[in-house]
Order: sequence, then structure tokens, then C-alpha cells
Amino acid sequence: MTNAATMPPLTDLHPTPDDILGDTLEGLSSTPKRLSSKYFYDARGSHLFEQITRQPEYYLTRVELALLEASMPAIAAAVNDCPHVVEYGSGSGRKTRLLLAGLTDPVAYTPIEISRSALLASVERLAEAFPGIEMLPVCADFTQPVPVPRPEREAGHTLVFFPGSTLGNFTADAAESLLCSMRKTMGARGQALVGIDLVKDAATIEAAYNDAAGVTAAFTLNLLTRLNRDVGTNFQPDGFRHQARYVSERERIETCLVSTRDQEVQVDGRRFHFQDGEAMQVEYSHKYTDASFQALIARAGLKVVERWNAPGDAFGLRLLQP
Ligand code: AVI
Repeated sequence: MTNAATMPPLTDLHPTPDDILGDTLEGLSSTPKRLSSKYFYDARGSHLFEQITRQPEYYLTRVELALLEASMPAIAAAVNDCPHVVEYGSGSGRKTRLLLAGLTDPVAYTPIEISRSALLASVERLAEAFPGIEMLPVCADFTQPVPVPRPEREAGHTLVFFPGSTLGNFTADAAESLLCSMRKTMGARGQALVGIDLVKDAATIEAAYNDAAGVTAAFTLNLLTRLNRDVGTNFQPDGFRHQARYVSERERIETCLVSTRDQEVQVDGRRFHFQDGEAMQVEYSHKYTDASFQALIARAGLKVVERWNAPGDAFGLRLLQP
């Protein structure tokens, strides 16, 4: 439960219903139709994502947590003097705990997260666990420019933390502009610690996005319920099914919602027709090789200064700087 007495002040820049409606209309007017994966994360979506991270098939979180734990002393030694940690897409805060406990003397922590409920819950727990660290939560869509608050105590350089392979949810152009804005946030002497999922056999990757318990399918379909509530679409979630395929030529999972019948969806006085079997694109999850990752970050003027890989090269952490 959030409690006003223990809650640090929140900078609230959550997308407005008009922002979400505008994106929805633009996506439904495109060919093929698409919806933005950033709208997966309402309260239920964040909760379902947390459950995904605990599914046996979804190796990413488990492997990254173990890698972070095992590599933390080496990470702390490699990080410059960066007492302000800024995390993009903070989620539940499990990885943050390991990072804040392992770094040398962090003084401030700024999580930037689009889900207000997930942000408030995780920052409340972190504030309790790290009472000496100033908490500066920002509820915002980090794909837009976000003003990063300045800590009370002069905080030297900034370490951007971007775990989870969330970078993989962006196309190369969008990833480039996000990495450019991270480069501004970290400044000339700051750094970024980024988690990336690595290219591996297709069956392992595909299973991670098609768990047997159906949690990922529920997570994907929740996008429709969320849009119905927040922008007044009239999607019928039982008229769509989750589809996640690994496309090896593009080294990414492509997740779609496939219409299971001919149907029409209305929003803001406009009608959109779906054919039976029509696939609406809702998420990419890119996987990287050293070469593809280095080429991507070079576009944003960044380079890898240290790298840590999980056993079997299942997942990687990269320390970047300008
Ligand atoms: C947050 N992101 C890195 C997850 C991923 O693996 O692409 C989101 C997700 N979508 C389905 N399962 C998990």
C-alpha cells in the first residue's frame, strides 16, 4: 500500500488520454495496423508482466538477475563516480535493489516509469530499503523528452540503468533517439548499464513469448481492454488472439494480435475494419549480437566499455559511455 508519509514526491508526466487516443488512431490508420507496446503497462498490464518474468519459459529476467548479482563487484569497479542513478522503465525494482546495494555510495535514484502504480509500489519499497538514497520518481513515457530532476546533494555524474532488454522493444530508429536522450541524461562523463537479450536458438526465444500458462497472451490482450477503458475503443478481446513469432532474418520476436473474425472497431467516431486473420502489430522484442548492438549504439555516439555475459551467452549487460 502506498502511504503519503513515506512516499517521495512524484513528478507526474503520465500520457494524457488525448496522447493515447492520438497514438491509437494513428496506429489503426496504418497498414498493417499497429498499436504501441508502451500502452501494455496499465496496473493490470504491469502486474501481468511481473507474472511473465516468473514463468519458466521467460528466461530473460531470471538470467539477468543472476548475471547482475554475479557481476556486481566488477560492475561497481568499472562504473565511474556516478552517484545519481536514473533508471528507464523501472518495473518492480528487483534489479534496482541489486544495483543500489552494490554500487559505491549512490546518493540519488530517479526511476522513470509509464505505469504509475508500478512506479509508486517499487519506489515505496526501495525508499524503505535505502533510506539514505534520495528517491526522485518520475511517471512519464520515456520515449518523449523527460526532464530529469536534480538531486538535493550535488551528485557528480549519472549512471543510466536500462535493464531487461527493454531497448529491444524499439525499432532501430526509435532506439537511436532513445539512446541519444540517455546520452544527454548521462552527460559527457556519465555511463549507462544496459541489459540486452542475445541471439540464440529460435525455439528458446519463441517459448519465452508463448508461455504454457498463457500469461503472455493475457498480457497482450490486456492492451485492448486498457484502450477500451482509457480511450473508448470498443475492441472485443475475445475476437483477437496473441501471436508471437521469432523472425530470424530480423533477429526479433514480432508480436501481433490476430483478428479471429471479420469485425469492426470504433473509436472517436471512426470505424476500422478487421478481416478474419488480419494481424495487428503490437510489439517487437529485438535480440542482439555484439556486432548488431555495437552498430546500434554507435548511431547514438556511444561505445561499449565493459561487457558481461550470462553462461551460454543467454543474456548480456553492457557498460556504455559517450
Ligand atoms: C519489457 N520487455 C523487454 C519485454 C520483452 O521481452 O520484450 C516485454 C514482454 N513482452 C512479452 N513478454 C515480455
